Amino acid sequence: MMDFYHAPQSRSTSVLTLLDELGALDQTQIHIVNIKRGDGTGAADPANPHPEGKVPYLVDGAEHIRERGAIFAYLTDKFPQAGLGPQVGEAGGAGGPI
Ligand SMILES: N[C@@H](CCC(=O)N[C@@H](CS)C(=O)NCC(=O)O)C(=O)O
Repeated sequence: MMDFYHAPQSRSTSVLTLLDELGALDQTQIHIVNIKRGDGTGAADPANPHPEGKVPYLVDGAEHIRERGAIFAYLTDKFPQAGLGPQVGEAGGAGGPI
């Protein structure tokens, strides 16, 4: 089971969408956390393991992954059957040019 740290109406929503498209939500525990918002509201949440108190943050066993780009690459590699990302060394593996 993966642990995904998410704050609604933030960048982490894009990762939530990807998890859904990958069919991975049933393998993911979603933790809604508070974050410091650009308008001055909110605060870092002690329940969020991200070193800077930010989202998105993904924990998969010993892997702790931050930054959307890194999380997207990790997830599309982990769920290759979804065909959403080309696998390294497999040209066309994502169903054609992307
Ligand atoms: N470059 C990071 C940015 C992460 C980021 O700044 N997330 C915002 C939410 S949209 C956040 O957690 N802000 C809280 C803070 O800055 O303390 C990514 O794309 O994952």
